[in-house]
Amino acid sequence: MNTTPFLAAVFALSAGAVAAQDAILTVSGADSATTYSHDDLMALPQHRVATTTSVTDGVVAFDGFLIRALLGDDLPDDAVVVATALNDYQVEIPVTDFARYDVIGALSMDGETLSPRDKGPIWIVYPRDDHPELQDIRYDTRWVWQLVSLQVQ
Ligand SMILES: Nc1nc2c(c(=O)[nH]1)N[C@H]1C(S)=C(S)[C@@H](COP(=O)(O)O)O[C@H]1N2
Ligand SMILES: [Mo]
Repeated sequence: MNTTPFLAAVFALSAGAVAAQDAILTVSGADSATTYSHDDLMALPQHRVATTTSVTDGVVAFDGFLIRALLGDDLPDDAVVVATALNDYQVEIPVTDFARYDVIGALSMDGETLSPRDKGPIWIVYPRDDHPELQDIRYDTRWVWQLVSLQVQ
């Protein structure tokens, strides 16, 4: 089959099996694109968010990388990040969210690696319990699960 390694990884991912070194996330800007494997993302400084969610009982602990760590330093305040998931779900997120809040790309929940079956391998998680204004449907739509790309516009 004539597919790029990235697409091959996405297909493997949807089948439930992906190696730790396969590309699972693409971050792109106007003229660049960087891909990250699970190992790459685990090697970034890890940050914990303890929060309730719409799909779990009580408070759970998510660990992952800060989304802002993957974005450039001098993005204009009106920049948006288009987050795309494996099921083609897409939402625009203002970059100011990532400066204002410690939003993470969660790789595990309560110490268990997130798999594509339970919203993994990457789930955008907001520190909702720490900020009442985040307890709003506008933000719920930004909790993208099965995240595959972030495109800065
Ligand atoms: N991959 C993916 N992420 C998604 C969605 C989706 O359809 N696909 N729906 C969004 C919306 S509209 C909401 S309200 C939240 C919560 O959805 P859930 O309760 O079904 O998890 O997830 C967001 N993340
Ligand atoms: Mo929703």
